[in-house]
Amino acid sequence: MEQTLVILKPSCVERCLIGEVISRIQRRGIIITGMKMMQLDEKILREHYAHLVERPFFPELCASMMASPVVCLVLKGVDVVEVFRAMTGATNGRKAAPGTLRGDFCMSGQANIIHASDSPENAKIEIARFFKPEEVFDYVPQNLDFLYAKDDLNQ
Ligand code: IDP
Ligand code: MG
Repeated sequence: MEQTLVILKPSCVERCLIGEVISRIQRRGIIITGMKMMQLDEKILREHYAHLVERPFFPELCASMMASPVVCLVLKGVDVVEVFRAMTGATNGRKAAPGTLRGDFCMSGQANIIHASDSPENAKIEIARFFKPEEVFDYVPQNLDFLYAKDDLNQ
């Protein structure tokens, strides 16, 4: 089953939205296989946001991601990268659709509460960046037969 890397940003932690986000993840039936609090530094952010390093807003983005600890999650599910990106919503919170996490909980283009991997390939790279192998618990939940039908799992 696919996995994805999620970061609850300082704008989520400081606004006391950790529980809201995790609650929605669990209500959807997405399995949490890794979870930890971390203080990010510039080194890891330059890797993680390598596609944005040259952009004028990068220093501010970096500072905003180091403004408090973050919560890193590994999520598991069928097509979970696509499913969770859809739950996250558009990058700019003001343009994110109501019902999405960003569309319901933020008003900012930068302080947009969540990072979510954008492809299965990047998810693998990002999980290895933020988690040691022994920190990811790839267990099979007891309720799997109620989360999915057989044909969901046999694709
Ligand atoms: P994503 O988080 O929706 O995948 P990316 O384009 O990968 O969006 O950008 C990473 C993060 O950089 C965004 O979540 C946001 O915090 C920040 N960011 C992106 N574009 C801008 C911008 O134009 N101004 C300020 N911050 C931005
Ligand atoms: Mg991105």
